[in-house]
Amino acid sequence: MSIQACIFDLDGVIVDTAKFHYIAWKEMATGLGFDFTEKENEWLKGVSRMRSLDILLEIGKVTKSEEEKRLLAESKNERYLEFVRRMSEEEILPGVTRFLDDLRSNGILIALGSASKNAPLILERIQLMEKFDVVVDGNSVLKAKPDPEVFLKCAELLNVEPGLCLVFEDAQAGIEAALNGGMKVIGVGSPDDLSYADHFIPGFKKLDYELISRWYV
Ligand code: B16
Ligand code: MG
Repeated sequence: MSIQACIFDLDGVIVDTAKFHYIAWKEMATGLGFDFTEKENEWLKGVSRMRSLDILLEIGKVTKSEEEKRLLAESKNERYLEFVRRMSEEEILPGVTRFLDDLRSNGILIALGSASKNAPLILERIQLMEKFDVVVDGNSVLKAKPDPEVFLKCAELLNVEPGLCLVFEDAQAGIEAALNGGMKVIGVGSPDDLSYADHFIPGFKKLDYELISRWYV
C-alpha cells in the first residue's frame, strides 16, 4: 500500500473534547454579555486557543487589549481543564483503539498531530499515549492549521515522506493543512460539512487496515 504512516488529529477524531471547549467558551461569552451557539462553535474546531478567542470576541463584537485577551484565554483554559482532568478511557471514540492496534500490527507508523496544547494531558488521561510513535501538538508548532507545519513535523520525526502519510481530520482547517503538506486525508465527519478529503468516514467503527489498503493501493 502507498501509506506508511497515519497521523491523527485529537479533538473530534480520537475524543470529543469539542463539547468541553464549547461549555468553557459559552460561559465566557455569557459573562461578557452575549450568546454563543453550537453552530458558531464549529468555527473554533481545529483552530488555536488564541485564534478561537479572537473569533469569539468578533462574534460578540467585543474589543479587548492583548493583556486582557491573555487573561481570558488563561481562564477559559482553566475551566476547560476541569473537564479534561475528569476524562478516562471511556471517552475514546468508538473503534479508535482497535483501529490503532490494527494499523500497528500491519507495520504502519502512528502519530498525533493536534493544535491543542493540552494534547499530552488528554492522552495521559485516556491512557492512549503508548499507541503513538510520535506526538506533535500546539506546544511545538508556530503556525496553525491550515498551515501544514504540525503534520510535516510528524512526517519528519517518523522519517516518512509526506506523500506516504495519511491524515485523519474532523476540521476543514485540518483537511487543508494535510493537503497543503502533500498528504492523503480522510475526513472524519460528513461531506455536507467538510470538503476536499479523499474519503469521508462517520467514525472508526467500520474502518480497518484492509479497507484503507484498498483505498490507497
Ligand atoms: P487548547 P485538534 C484543537 O484540537 C481543537 O479542535 C480546537 O477547538 C482548540 O481550540 C485547539 O485544539 C487548541 O486547544 O486550548 O487545548 O490548546 O482538533 O487540533 O486536536
Ligand atoms: Mg479536530
